[in-house]
Amino acid sequence: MGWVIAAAAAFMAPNAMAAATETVEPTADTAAETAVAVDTGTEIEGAYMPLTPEPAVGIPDGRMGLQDQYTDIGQQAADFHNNWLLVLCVVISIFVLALLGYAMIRFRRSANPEPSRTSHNTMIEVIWTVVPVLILVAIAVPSIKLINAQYNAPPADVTVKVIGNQWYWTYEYPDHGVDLVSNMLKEQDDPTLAEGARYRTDADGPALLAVDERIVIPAGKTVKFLVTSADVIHAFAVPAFWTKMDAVPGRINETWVKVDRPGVYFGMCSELCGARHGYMPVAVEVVPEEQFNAWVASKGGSLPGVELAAEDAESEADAIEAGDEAGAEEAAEAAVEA
Ligand SMILES: [Cu+2]
Repeated sequence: MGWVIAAAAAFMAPNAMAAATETVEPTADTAAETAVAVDTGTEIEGAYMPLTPEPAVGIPDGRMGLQDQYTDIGQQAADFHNNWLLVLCVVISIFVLALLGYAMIRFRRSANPEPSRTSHNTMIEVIWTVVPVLILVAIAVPSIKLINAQYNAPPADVTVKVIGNQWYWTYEYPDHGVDLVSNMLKEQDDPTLAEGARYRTDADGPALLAVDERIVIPAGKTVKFLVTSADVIHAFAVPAFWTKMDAVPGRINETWVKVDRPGVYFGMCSELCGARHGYMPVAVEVVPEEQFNAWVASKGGSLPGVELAAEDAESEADAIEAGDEAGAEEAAEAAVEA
């Protein structure tokens, strides 16, 4: 658990991180402990503890095809792609290839010295018009369903403003009062690594994807991302969530995720935005709600509605004092809701 203490210390003094990681390297054991803590949903009281990325979860791992999906929309979209679009593509390609082969052999010049003069065949013309229309309808219906689901976001529990910059991301939690600047972590042997600066360890994630500040969001909650840019067009993308949204200066684009499984999920800027476009990764850490609340507190933020609840509790006490039972009940309800 050494590195956990080191990480906790780093939150109090960010500059201490490099020094701490030099002496206490994360080990496989501590990574396993973290993973177990996540799997069993054990609540860690008090301090926020950064999660260690797991192999093949939210990380490109060399497998072919789409990354495993961790949102409902992503699963729906991946199913549509793998089990329907891909199947249609293969069937159509094989059918067209077979037709080509058949025409090449059956109607070759050597076997047909006298060429056919056929110019119309009503039946075949009807077929080659109607069949493609049916194929397009078979694609359009599930496709429109998917788009509809993507753009009908449930009410947001947490809102994060994502701002692209050349070449890093800034994240703002307007309801929590948390602002972050997120840069890619450099390798330890990188000659451009500043003296004493924090460098990447395996607990942060893979090279070129690990960042110093992750977007931390609560598991099982709807998180709305408001995506914009401070300079040129970037794109905020997290493949395991089926999320990709352009970050356009002067515009705010909206997307959302709801991830039930705690973990660390990596993405990257996906719009060519200049010289260091390849060095502005995204890391999203999904944690149980108590851990999210602890993280907000560790960043100097506060939970929306906390002050409100306190006010409601006060008015409840006032109402009881005044012997107003109905008012007390009302205030109590409001406090519970808040
Ligand atoms: Cu970019």
